[in-house]
Amino acid sequence: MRSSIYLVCLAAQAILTMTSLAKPRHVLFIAIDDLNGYLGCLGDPNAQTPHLDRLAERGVLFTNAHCQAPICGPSRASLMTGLLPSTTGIYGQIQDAKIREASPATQEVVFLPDYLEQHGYRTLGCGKLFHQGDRAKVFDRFGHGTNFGPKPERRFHYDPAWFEDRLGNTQTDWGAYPDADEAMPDHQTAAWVVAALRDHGAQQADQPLFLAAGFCRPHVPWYVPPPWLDRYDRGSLRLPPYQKDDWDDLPEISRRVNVAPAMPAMDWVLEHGHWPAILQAYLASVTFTDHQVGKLLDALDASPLAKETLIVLWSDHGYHLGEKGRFAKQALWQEATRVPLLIAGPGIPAGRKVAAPVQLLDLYPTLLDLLGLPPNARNEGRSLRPLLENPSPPWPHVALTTYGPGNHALQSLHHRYIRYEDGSEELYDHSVDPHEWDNLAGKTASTAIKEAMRAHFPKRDAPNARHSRYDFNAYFREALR
Ligand SMILES: [Ca+2]
Ligand SMILES: [Ca+2]
Repeated sequence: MRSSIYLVCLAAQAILTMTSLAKPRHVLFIAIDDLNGYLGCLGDPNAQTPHLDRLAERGVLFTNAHCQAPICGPSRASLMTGLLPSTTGIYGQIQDAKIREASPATQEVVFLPDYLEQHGYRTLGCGKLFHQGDRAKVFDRFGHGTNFGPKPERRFHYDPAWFEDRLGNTQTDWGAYPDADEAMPDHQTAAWVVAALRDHGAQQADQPLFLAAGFCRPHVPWYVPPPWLDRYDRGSLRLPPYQKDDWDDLPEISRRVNVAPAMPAMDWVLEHGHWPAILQAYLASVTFTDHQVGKLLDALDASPLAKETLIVLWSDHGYHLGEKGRFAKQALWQEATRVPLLIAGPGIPAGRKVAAPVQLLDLYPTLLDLLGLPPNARNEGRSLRPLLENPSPPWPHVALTTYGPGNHALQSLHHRYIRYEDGSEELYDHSVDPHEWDNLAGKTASTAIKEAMRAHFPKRDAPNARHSRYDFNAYFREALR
């Protein structure tokens, strides 16, 4: 009798082990700036990302994850506050130190690192985590802030002075520079984080650690040391698909919102034959950062913290490299909103791909849930735990991206529904149109899909917050005034 009870207990324990995740104690939080879906593990035909791929092999890769805003400042402000841009009004770029005073919604906000600190965590960070690093002063100890690295005396290819008066500024340029990795701030970020991990493991392993690394490449300028460019043969790269007349079925406001005038125009790129070189430089920047991530993974594997550490890797938004005829972020199309998102660690299933729509807003509540901390009632995202525990749990949710007040994109499993402030719409069906070329919004057959998705638009569009600005684009100069 006793042995049968024992067996029942063993069986119950096995079921518990299968259906509930082990609780991690530490977090390695890795942010990458402007990294789109060009990853080997996401099926990109060109990208060399061995370290991101091995992270995907040991954890869960979200293949349909999206940012809340398709530019750096508001995307990171949303992730760190746990609030939607439509709640805070932070639609445009913002200085970290101004987030709290920016809007009524952010006055009492507790940033993610602060929340962890309040629950006993030591918080260490280096690089681009908030838009500028840590000017919000939330980490216990911080290395250097956002730094895009050394620049040559003169631009190689793309001089913003050509456009400055009329079109704003950009750091866009590309080429082999500097000579050695050691001069790259991202190289120094990796070194700082590796040292912090080693020191914490040796001296303070009993205290839970939140260790954050923010890498700046592949954000422009695409300057990388020559060996990374040499990894790609420019002539044999597969260029992204593009249709010349793609914009013909767009509403007028879409053309104004999605144009990024300071960035290289498609016509200019084609006329000068720069597309392969731009793609090569972006990919080289991706592989350079992948290499930095590899150093962090190696250091963690060698650390006494390894078995208890959750790894979360994300990018703040995507990037177009010619898709839909543009070379920029700042759009409500999938190339600008989709981000790599990887979660690995104790109890997280290895090698699983999740296609359910998720968002960066979900990271704050997911971390609290996985770490066994009390939820923050003000978080507007949801824990991703069900998707980590089960291959296909019920998931009636969509991902929401906002670009300026009243302009939203919703992503479901197969559909992208965009609605602009004037009521104009776009609808794409990824199951038959993976490149978002065929705007179905006006078709009668789309009515039911739009109706079902419409309920997910935010109920409120906060006015643009104080200090939130965006002046790259005529539409925004007007809308965010
Ligand atoms: Ca960014
Ligand atoms: Ca089209």
